[in-house]
Amino acid sequence: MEDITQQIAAYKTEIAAFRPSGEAALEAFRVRFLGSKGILKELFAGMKTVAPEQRKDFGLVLNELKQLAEEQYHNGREQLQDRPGESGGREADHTLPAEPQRLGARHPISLVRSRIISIFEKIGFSIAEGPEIEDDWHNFSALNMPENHPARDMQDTFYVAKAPDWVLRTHTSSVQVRVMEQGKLPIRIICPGRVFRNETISARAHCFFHQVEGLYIDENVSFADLKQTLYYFVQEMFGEESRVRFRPSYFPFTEPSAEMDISCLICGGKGCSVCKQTGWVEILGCGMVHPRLLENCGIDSRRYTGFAFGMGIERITMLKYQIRDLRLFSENDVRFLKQFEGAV
Ligand code: 2NL
Repeated sequence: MEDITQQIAAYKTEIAAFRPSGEAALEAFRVRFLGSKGILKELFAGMKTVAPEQRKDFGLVLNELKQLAEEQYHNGREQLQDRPGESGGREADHTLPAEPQRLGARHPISLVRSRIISIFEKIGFSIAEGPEIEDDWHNFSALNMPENHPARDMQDTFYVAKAPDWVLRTHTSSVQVRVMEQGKLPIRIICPGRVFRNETISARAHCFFHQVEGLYIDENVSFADLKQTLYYFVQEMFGEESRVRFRPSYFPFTEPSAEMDISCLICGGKGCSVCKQTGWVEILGCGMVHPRLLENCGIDSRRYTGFAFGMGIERITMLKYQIRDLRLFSENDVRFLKQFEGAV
């Protein structure tokens, strides 16, 4: 009797100290103490060998032990279920495939900007960047747009109230002015970036958008170079079937100036609602850099000539992916953004 009492005390210590290391350990505990061939079954079976006057007390001790074992088993189960990283309390199965990582999609403006950059990089253009808050000189005056020039009214501008000489840049031409002023020639750059205009927000206009401007200045740069460069860009961007046409236009910073159209991507030139039945859609403005601009930036306009162009990334993106409302680009609606997963 002494032996069995000692043995029960040892079991009690073991049970009280039990903390499962995992699902397998918990199951082993259950089998050892509570299983159909377990220790408690065996102890209860031994009741009949106990002297009748001691049987009641012995029964009480065994019941206490059984209760403790059941409690510890229950606690152990809860402990495993709470443990992070082991779903449902089961031990982690490291052979299962990993939970898929939900990757975001690149924003369509980023996709198209990268595409434009890599197309021009292939023919030797490098990237230049500059400030979004500009002074009057770099945004307007150097570009042949003096105070009271009607072109300043054309692009209604955000002025900084406390410093009226500062504006949110209305184009990235200001970056090109900064590069020209550095005086290292030849220049062959593109300037991607965000620009700001005080427009009423609609499906076709916003108070900020993204632009890529380009500038090439060297000796003997001609309008033929301009046409060939932009034709190459269109072929790469919109495919070999695309055709281009140039229409005369006006910008204060170029002379002569032109707007470039491409054959409509939707109808291939037959006429549809996107091209308003003309077969053509406008994609950018361009021209030969006005000699006065070169002089403004300290470049000898008798020796050097150049061409420049500017396009809105939103416009190119809308044409490429058939997006009809410009506001979608800045609303961050995931139903819109998700559509560009895997887009190139
Ligand atoms: C448009 C038209 C244009 C330029 C931008 C430029 C810049 C310098 C010198 C000369 Cl530094 N020109 N830029 C030239 C023609 C057109 O943009 O509609 N952009 C969205």
